[in-house]
Amino acid sequence: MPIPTTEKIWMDGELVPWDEARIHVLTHSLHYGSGVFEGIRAYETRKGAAIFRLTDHIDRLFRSAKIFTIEIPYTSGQIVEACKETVRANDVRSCYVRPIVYLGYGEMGLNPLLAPVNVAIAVWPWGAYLGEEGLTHGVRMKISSWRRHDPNIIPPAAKGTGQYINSQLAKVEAIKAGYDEAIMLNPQGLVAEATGENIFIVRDGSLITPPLSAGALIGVTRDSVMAIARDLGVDVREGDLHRTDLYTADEVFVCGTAAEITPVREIDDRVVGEPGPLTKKIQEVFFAAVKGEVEQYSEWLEHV
Ligand code: PPE
Repeated sequence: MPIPTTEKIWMDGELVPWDEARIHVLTHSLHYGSGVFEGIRAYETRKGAAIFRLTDHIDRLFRSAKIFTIEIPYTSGQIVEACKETVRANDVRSCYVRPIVYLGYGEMGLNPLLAPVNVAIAVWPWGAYLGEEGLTHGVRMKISSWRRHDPNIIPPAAKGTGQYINSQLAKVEAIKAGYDEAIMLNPQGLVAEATGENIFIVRDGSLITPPLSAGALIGVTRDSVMAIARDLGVDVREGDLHRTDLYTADEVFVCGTAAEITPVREIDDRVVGEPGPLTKKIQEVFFAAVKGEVEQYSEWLEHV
């Protein structure tokens, strides 16, 4: 689906019209995948648009940049403000927010240290990432034949643009085989995450997700799910998972900013079933929290 356009995109401190937000074809990051980015959502609340855990996302953006030795020419406070300004300028209440830090035009060759650093922030309305049907009835997943990055090859702790070619290989394989999404194992064969989501299983009433050391991104939604589940009195832990733990789980779901909380109803043609009670409860609390309907989680909302 083509991106629904909005009015303005923030580029290096200025709001420029959507159609004029252009870059040179010799932009370093286009050639070498040397950017870092974030995916954030703003939701409509009684008090206007609020960006969900904006500061946590921007902190992760700065950590990603640090890993790749990219010096962002703004403070995190300035980027937080710029995200709010972009949402305000576009008069959208509920939208996806995409800040990207990229190495710009001026230098070619692999040494990224000489290239200029540019920052852009775009916002647009983005519906259910894995489909409305997926949100309510669950998606069908395939374990990918492509492995997640080894941390000493490409660090999964960073959200770098280039690392998503790995996700895309897995995504294409899954879609061409007739599934909705792929689950990726790490080089040791343990479950890491999905192409753009973290993964959770429910087993005997406990909620289990792979540790970051298994190659999972340090997901903001993952963290929110763990907090919600703990507050519901559910036993939550990180644990190594084999693919068969997914096949035999009582419930499985994936979560991420774009995917929100999407139940999984089938993995490699093994039926997990319709969304289970804990998945539905966590979905319910999460969707209420992002809309500002749960007092306990009001500090997660950053009003624009
Ligand atoms: N793992 C990966 C690999 C990942 O890309 C995401 C976010 C997550 C886990 C969940 O992280 P968080 O959003 O902090 O809960 N993926 C983003 C990109 C999606 C896209 O297609 O682009 C997102 O959800 O915004």
